[in-house]
Amino acid sequence: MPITPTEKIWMNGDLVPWDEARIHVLTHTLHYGMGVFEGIRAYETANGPAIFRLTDHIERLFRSAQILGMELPYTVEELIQATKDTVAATGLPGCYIRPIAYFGYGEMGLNTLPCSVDVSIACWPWGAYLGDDALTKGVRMKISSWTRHDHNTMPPASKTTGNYVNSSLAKVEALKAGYDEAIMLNRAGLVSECTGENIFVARHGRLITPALSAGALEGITQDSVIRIARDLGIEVGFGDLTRSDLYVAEEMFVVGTAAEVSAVNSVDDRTIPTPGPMTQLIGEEYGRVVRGQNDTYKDWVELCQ
Ligand code: PPE
Repeated sequence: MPITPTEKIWMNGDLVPWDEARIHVLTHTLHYGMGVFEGIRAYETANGPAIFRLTDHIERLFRSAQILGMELPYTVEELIQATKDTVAATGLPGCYIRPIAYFGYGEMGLNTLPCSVDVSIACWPWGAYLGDDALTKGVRMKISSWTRHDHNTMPPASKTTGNYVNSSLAKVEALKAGYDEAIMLNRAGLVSECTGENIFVARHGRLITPALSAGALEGITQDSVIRIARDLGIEVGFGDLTRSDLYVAEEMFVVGTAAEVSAVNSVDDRTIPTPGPMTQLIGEEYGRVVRGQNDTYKDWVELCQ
């Protein structure tokens, strides 16, 4: 998906013109993958652009950094304000937001201890991640031949840039085989998540989603969907899922900031009823919640000013 440039990018405290947001080719993180990032969306609301669960995303960025032993040179409050300033500077009613913290230029070698930590925040318009009709028609999934990285290799709890080697290998494999997205199994053979989304599977009328222990990111959309589903009277919880659970699912959907709520219509060519009734109910409600159209969740809708 080509990037549409916007006015400004926040870099280490300053809003700089888009084309001037450059780094040196010997930037540490480019070589070793020790960076942490976030994916956030701002939505158009009746009161201007609102950033969905901004505080939770920035707090997760700090937890990701903590896991890597990376000390961010800002406070949570400073990066919340910087994100709001960046979105406001674009003038867009809604956008995708990408904060990233990385070890900068000046040191080489695997020791990150002497490295500087740089932070930037960019935003641009980004449409439906898995297609415009992903909620109604669903996407085709393939179980990846790549195993999800493990807690003692690349901690999945940290949204680390280098972790996405695993996701990209799986994504490209799935696309080349004619599918839309891949599902990753962990070393125990249980479902963890997709390349950029958490997964929900309906079995016996109940929704199940794998937890962090299965190798999934602690998704903020996953957390939102659990609360929304429960408020709608749908039974949902964390649990183990096998490959067979996927093949006989009553319905299935994947969730993430970029993908929002997207239905799954098949896994390895086994058809899944689409759109499932719970999927549709939750997907439509999520669309209202992020736009500030349901007051129950107004604390999640953080206005830029
Ligand atoms: N798992 C992974 C591996 C993941 O990357 C994401 C977000 C999620 C789950 C869902 O997390 P959350 O956004 O908090 O609900 N993926 C981001 C990046 C996608 C990309 O292509 O880049 C996103 O959705 O912004």
